[in-house]
Amino acid sequence: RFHPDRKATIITAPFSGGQPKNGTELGPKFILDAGFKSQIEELGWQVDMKHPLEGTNYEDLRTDEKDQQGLKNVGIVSDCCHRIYKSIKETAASGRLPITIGGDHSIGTGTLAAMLEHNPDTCVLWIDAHADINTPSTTESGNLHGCPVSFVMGLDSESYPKEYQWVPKVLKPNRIAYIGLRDVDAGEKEILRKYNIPAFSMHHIDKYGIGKVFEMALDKINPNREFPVHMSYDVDAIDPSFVPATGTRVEGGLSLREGLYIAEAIAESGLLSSLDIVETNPLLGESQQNVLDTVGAACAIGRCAMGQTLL
Ligand code: HAR
Ligand code: MN
Ligand code: MN
Ligand code: MN
Repeated sequence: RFHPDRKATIITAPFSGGQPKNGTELGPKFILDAGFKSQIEELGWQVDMKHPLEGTNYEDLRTDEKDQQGLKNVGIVSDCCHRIYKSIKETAASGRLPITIGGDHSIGTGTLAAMLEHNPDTCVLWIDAHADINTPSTTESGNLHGCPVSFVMGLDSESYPKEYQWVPKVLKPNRIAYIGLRDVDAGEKEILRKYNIPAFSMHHIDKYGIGKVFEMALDKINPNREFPVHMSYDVDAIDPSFVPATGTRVEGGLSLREGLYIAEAIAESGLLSSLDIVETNPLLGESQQNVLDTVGAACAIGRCAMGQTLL
C-alpha cells in the first residue's frame, strides 16, 4: 500500500488554454470553495496546497488561432505543463500524494511526465469519454487537451513544436489503460489499435459491468498489482446528466455510481500514487444546480479515491 502515512498535496491548475471555452480555469476555486481540502482531511489525510500557476496570466493570452501546424496556444500550454510538472515532481519526491485539480486536461502532460519520471514503473488509468491521444499530426481541433497522452508517449515526435521539447517521453503504451471512452477520433482509434493500448469503452462497461472492467484494466497494465497508479480523471467520463458543467459533454456516459466506483476501487487497491481531477467548467452549467452537481461530483471523485468508502 502506497502512502500509508496519508500525506497529500492539492496542486491547483486553474487553466483553460488547452481548449476554447472560458471557465475551466475556475474549476479549482469552485472545488476548493466547496470544502474539498477539509473533506480530504476528514478522511485522515494531512493536506497542504501548492499553486504553481500563481502569477501567470494565461487567460489573457489564450486565442482561437491555430499556428502553422494547426495547434492552438502551444506556448501557454507548454509553460503551464512545465510548472505543473515541476510542482508534482517536488511533491512526489517529498513523499506526498499529489492531487492536481484542473483546469483542462492538457495539464495531463505535466502530471504524467512528473509521475513517470518520479517512478518509471508508474501505470496510468485514464478515465474519460475521450482518449486525449491525438498527436500534432492527427488533431483536427488543434485543442491541446485532446493531445496530452501522445506527447509523454513520444508518438509522432518529429511533429512536436519546440515548446514541447522539455517533455520526457516516458510513457509506454502498455502502461496506460482507458475507461469510459465513447468519443474517440479516427486517428486516435488507429493509434490505440497500432500500439495495442488497453481501452474500455462504455460498450465494455455495459457488457461486463464496471467492477469487472476495472479489474480487466488493471490486469492489462498492472497484473501483479505491484506498481503505483496515476489516475487521471476527466469528469466528462460521467454522464452529462450528472456532470453537466464540463466543456465536451458526450451522452451515454458512466452513471454517477459507476464513476465513483472507479475511484473507490483504486482506493481499495492501495495503489494510488497521484490523482488528477480535470475539466470542471463552472461557467457551463445551465443552472446553479448544474454547477453544484458537477462540483459535487468532482469532490466526490476525490474523496472516494482517497478512501472515503473504505470501511
Ligand atoms: N478528440 C477531440 C479533440 O482532439 C476532443 C477531445 C478533447 N475533449 C476533452 N478531453 N474533454 O478529454 O479535439
Ligand atoms: Mn492539423
Ligand atoms: Mn480528457
Ligand atoms: Mn474528456
